[in-house]
Amino acid sequence: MSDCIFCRIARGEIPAAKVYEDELVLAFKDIRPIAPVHVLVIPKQHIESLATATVDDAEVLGRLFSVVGKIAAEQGATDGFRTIINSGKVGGQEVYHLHAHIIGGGAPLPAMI
Ligand code: DGP
Repeated sequence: MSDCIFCRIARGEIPAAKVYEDELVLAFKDIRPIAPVHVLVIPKQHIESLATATVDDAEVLGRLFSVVGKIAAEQGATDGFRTIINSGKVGGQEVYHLHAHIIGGGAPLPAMI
């Protein structure tokens, strides 16, 4: 997906405040933070959303989830954090490149469900 904004960030074509990177995933600060810590973790390869992910994506999705806690702690969300993945229109997804929001570092968030 050459014109996908998060693919372009992953390729270094658009600047982003990167906080973590390995061969499979990249994390950077959200451009519109809603909390003191608001980081997005993305697979470097283009996966549209959890609605389209398949078992072939298991390795990269496993990596993505396994680095969330380390990133949150390094960014200062030491009292916990919320992880959100919006999927599709009903889920409120704005950017169609799978990403996990890490949100924390402030007051306790209200319960969602
Ligand atoms: P979502 O609704 O889950 O698709 O959220 C998309 C998030 O991506 C939203 O919080 C703002 C963020 N975002 C959109 N464009 C950019 C960008 O170019 N750079 C960064 N750092 N974040 C972006």
